Amino acid sequence: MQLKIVLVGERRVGKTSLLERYLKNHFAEAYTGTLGGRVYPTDLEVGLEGEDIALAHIAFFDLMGEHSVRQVFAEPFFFGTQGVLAVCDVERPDTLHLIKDWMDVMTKIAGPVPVGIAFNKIDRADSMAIGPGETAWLRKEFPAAPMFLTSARTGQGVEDAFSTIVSLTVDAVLGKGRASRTGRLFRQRILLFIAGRGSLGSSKAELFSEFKAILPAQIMEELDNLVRLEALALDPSGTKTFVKAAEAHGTTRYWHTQMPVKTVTLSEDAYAALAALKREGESFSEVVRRLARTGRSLLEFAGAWKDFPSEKMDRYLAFLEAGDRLSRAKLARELRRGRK
Ligand SMILES: Nc1nc2c(ncn2[C@@H]2O[C@H](COP(=O)(O)OP(=O)(O)OP(=O)(O)O)[C@@H](O)[C@H]2O)c(=O)[nH]1
Ligand SMILES: [Mg+2]
Repeated sequence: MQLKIVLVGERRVGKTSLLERYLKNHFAEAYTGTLGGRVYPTDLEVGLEGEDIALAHIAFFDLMGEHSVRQVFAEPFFFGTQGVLAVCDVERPDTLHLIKDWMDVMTKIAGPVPVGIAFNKIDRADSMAIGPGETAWLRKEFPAAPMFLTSARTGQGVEDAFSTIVSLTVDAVLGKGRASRTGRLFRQRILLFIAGRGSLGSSKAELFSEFKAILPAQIMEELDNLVRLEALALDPSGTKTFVKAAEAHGTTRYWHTQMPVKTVTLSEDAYAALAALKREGESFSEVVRRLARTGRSLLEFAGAWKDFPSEKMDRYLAFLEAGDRLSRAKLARELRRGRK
């Protein structure tokens, strides 16, 4: 299953920071700003009804929160979008209202898709400028959207925001009803929580305190299922051991059997792939064009792109590939050219 999930929101709200926290458990205080856009291809295991667990190849698209970039690159960015995480900054109420503009542009291109709204920088709740007026407005504009209080800085709510939007996206793509959603969602949350702890793993007691709203018996049942499915192990090396969770000591630790989160930025990945495929005397953009012609997708990992018109893809790929190396001045020139 291949999914495309896009992060939208104004500049500086913390889109890149949320992705970095979620995928790499990393946070940078310094603001660098995203130049153009980036794709984070990620493999996640998601719980599926009947099939237990499926691997989802998810491309998270991180877009610079700049209206001129949106104007020029809206189509390639939003084409094929299946889920959206819209981000605002709790210190700047305007960033909440402007989510509507992002959603309008996105919906025109990709149609209605599930959206979650992250109120980011909640660690600065002291200077929170979002009150009941804003929440009422939000409920009216996005009645179905789940809201998350997040902090990329502390990690609060980040796991929940991403796993919920992934789960809603999977549901929407599979066209399944809501009935089984909670179960799948919960299994995925356990997996993601334990995977996110990496080599630390997690004890039963830690899981109980993390998922206070879930009955311990249900947690134990899921732990057993996940161990049976070999998605979790009671040994950091993933060796098969099976002890019923109910019989295991509260401090027994569980480990994720394989780190499911693979992170490659498109620029690095495309660059490496291009460099490897380059023939003598060929320029990078010639390689891209040759690959596009032969139908061998450079972006196999970002499957949502497969239906994207190739001539547009060419231009966009070259732009993305160069993205991080472009100076702001060059980016501005690129944008002016794109607008003509
Ligand atoms: N205190 C606090 N600062 C945050 C949080 N998330 C992000 N920041 C800071 O806010 C600034 C902007 O974060 P980015 O992630 O670059 O924002 P962005 O939305 O990707 O910005 P553009 O790429 O320009 O659209 C950085 O200095 C981050 O360190 C948070 O949860 N709490
Ligand atoms: Mg960014």
